Amino acid sequence: MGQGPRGAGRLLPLLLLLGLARVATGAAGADDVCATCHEHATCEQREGKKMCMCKYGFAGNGRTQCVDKNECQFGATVVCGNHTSCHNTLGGFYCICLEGYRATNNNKTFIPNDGTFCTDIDECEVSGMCRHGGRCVNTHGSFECYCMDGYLPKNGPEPFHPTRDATSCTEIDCGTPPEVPDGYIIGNYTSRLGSQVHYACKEGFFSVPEDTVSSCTPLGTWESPKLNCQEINCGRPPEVQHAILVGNHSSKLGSVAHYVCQEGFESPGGKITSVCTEKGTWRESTLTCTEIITEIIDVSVFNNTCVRWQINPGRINSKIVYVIYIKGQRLDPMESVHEKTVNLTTDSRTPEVCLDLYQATNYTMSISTAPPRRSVPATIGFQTAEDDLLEDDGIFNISIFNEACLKLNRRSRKVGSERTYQFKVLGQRWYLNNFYHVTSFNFTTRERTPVVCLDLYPATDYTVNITLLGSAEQYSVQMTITTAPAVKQTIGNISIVNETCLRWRSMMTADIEEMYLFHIQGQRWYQKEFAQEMIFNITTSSQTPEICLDLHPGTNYSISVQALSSEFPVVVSLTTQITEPPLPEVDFFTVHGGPLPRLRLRKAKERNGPISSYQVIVLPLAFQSTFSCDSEGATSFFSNASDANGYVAAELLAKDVPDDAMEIAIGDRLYYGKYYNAPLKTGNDYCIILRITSEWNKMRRYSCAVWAQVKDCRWALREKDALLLGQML
Ligand SMILES: *[C@@H]1O[C@H](CO)[C@@H](O)[C@H](O)[C@H]1NC(C)=O
Ligand SMILES: *[C@@H]1O[C@H](CO)[C@@H](O)[C@H](O)[C@H]1NC(C)=O
Ligand SMILES: *[C@@H]1O[C@H](CO)[C@@H](O)[C@H](O)[C@H]1NC(C)=O
Ligand SMILES: *[C@@H]1O[C@H](CO)[C@@H](O)[C@H](O)[C@H]1NC(C)=O
Ligand SMILES: *[C@@H]1O[C@H](CO)[C@@H](O)[C@H](O)[C@H]1NC(C)=O
Ligand SMILES: *[C@@H]1O[C@H](CO)[C@@H](O)[C@H](O)[C@H]1NC(C)=O
Ligand SMILES: *[C@@H]1O[C@H](CO)[C@@H](O)[C@H](O)[C@H]1NC(C)=O
Ligand SMILES: *[C@H]1O[C@@H](CO)[C@H](O)[C@@H](O)[C@@H]1NC(C)=O
Repeated sequence: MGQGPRGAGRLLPLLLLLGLARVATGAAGADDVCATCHEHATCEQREGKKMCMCKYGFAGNGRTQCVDKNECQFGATVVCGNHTSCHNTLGGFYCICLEGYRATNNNKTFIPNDGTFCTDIDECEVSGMCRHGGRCVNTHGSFECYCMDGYLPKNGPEPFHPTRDATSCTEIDCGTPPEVPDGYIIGNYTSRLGSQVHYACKEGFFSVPEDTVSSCTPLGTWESPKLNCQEINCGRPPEVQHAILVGNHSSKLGSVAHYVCQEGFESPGGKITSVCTEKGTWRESTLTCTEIITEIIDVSVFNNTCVRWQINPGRINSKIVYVIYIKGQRLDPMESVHEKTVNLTTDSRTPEVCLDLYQATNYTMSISTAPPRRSVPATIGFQTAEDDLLEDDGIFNISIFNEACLKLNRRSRKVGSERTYQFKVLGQRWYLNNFYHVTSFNFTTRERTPVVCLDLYPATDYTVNITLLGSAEQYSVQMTITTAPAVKQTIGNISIVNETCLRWRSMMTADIEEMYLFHIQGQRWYQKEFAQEMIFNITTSSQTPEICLDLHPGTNYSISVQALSSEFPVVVSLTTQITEPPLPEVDFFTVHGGPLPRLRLRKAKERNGPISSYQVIVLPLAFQSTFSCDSEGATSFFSNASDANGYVAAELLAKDVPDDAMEIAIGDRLYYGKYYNAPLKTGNDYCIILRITSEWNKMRRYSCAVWAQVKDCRWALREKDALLLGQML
């Protein structure tokens, strides 16, 4: 393509020469020019001359050279347009659309100069491309499928290609709509996209929002219904002013709450009710309670001191409380005002009441109803008659209050007459033989209900005789009063004297007899099994009683003392001092030149205090009569100096002495405690004493016993015995 004929290279110099020659000759014959045109040239007339011109698609001088132009060299897009391939031909070219595109002239090939270009082939134009329910979407050069409205992809994702992918489109079916608890579906529906169901609540249930719709969505599911059915519960019925809720009601639909008007109010419109509605609220009554204003009418006095009246309106059937206020002015026997308020409760429509009024007195009376009832009060004035027939009969009765106060109640209408009461009081205590509380006094008063408070002793049985003096017939009343034990303490300043005696002050006035109860408990800190208990009482009328108790030595005591007229005991503790321990139990020996037996040491009883130690004291026999058991000087150690005056040969602490006795050999050359048990010297006379020491609280008490008298001592302890004894200790 585009090449000259074969062998042209060889001919070229000649042809050039010929050409030059022709040009030089100028207008040689036209036919000649045309005859020289290249095979890919045409002979054309230009400005009156014939010229060889290369054909379209060729380039050259038209005679010797017309070489094919490669139009595609600038690229398919430039030459043919977008989405094309360019194909060169001899003297021309053609364009082909790439796959997925077509030429706008609908031919397979085209030349762009007629306006043809490649346009996207719309595969989607072919119906059914995406199969049933699919929707085809073109881009560029291909297509993809989506599911149409009302369809959903199945077996794969969207978008999809119908031949490559397994995805297919199925019609949306939302199935059975969801159920609403306590609700139901109204009317018909389908399970297709956009279908709607209408829900409503069962009877007795309600929902906010009331009626809701749920649609079948493009997701193939039903919208969740917004209906929320709740059982209708109206809660507490509303308050109705001036009314009280009565009877039973529930908070369910249709329940009826009943009300009645408060006292002093009425409902002229009828019964008041409230109904629980399907909205879950109470429908309030339109009726109300209005206040009744009671009118007190036709007030009249009868029988001198009684009054009656009527009320309007008369249709009241509940009880009414009336407040009757009276005020009277008396002139005789002395100027005084009689004022009082009486309450009367009655359901009578014509109430009447008799009042305790003075004679010959000007009274004003006002009657009204007690709140909450309101009334128009009625007032009436009247005068009571003078009535001499009502003579003072002298009779009275007594009521007791605050244990020792008496209220006398004279049953007399006459006020102001002076009367004298004689009081005789006798108090006794069952537990005391010589206790008498006697008082007597006269009490004069004008009062009809005088009050007398007596000064009585606690825990005492009293007889009180009250006589009204100066009355026509003597009238007297006898009564008994038992007073409670005093809540305050009557034992004061209790103290311990002479170790085992108690002294205190009785806080009761006067020399009255009193019984004291003792409860004594004794314990020993050194002797667990010891326990002493004493309960007894003493009677005395002394203001400063003293009592000496029979107590054991070396003992801790807790003593409770209680006066029977008081509720509370006094508790004191005391500790008795120790006394001498019991005498040592020894068998007495007298030795004349022979061997000395072993000293048998028995444990002493802790009768009078804790035992602390046992000592063996060796004395020159001559000192026996002057030896004092309490002498502290006797506790000297053995030495050749003390030998003359005596010494302690052994000391054993009480805790080291076994319960079943032990034995000591005198002169065994051992140490007992800090003391040396020296051998007795031959030729001397000795006295050997066993001493028991009891010690506690800086107090030391001793008891001694002579165990042996040794005359002309020749005996010496054998070594073997000494060793044995040493092991025992
Ligand atoms: C060819 O494609 C290019 C880039 O995609 C675009 O800018 C141009 O407009 C297109 N030409 C025609 C004629 O469509
Ligand atoms: C004592 O008298 C008053 C007034 O008369 C009376 O109310 C009361 O009941 C009487 N009490 C006794 C115990 O009689
Ligand atoms: C009270 O009266 C009775 C009988 O009249 C009499 O036995 C008694 O001793 C009197 N008591 C006093 C405290 O006077
Ligand atoms: C009380 O009055 C009577 C009668 O007048 C009299 O006998 C009596 O001694 C008086 N008693 C006292 C305690 O004053
Ligand atoms: C206490 O002892 C002293 C002196 O021994 C004696 O005078 C007094 O009476 C004793 N007191 C009591 C309450 O025993
Ligand atoms: C007894 O009294 C003494 C001295 O007050 C005290 O040390 C001891 O602990 C008391 N013992 C008991 C058992 O109360
Ligand atoms: C006491 O004994 C020692 C030797 O054991 C002796 O030296 C001294 O003189 C004696 N003293 C008396 C007062 O006998
Ligand atoms: C296709 O194109 C039409 C016009 O667009 C021409 O008329 C046809 O001749 C041409 N056919 C071929 C085969 O090129």
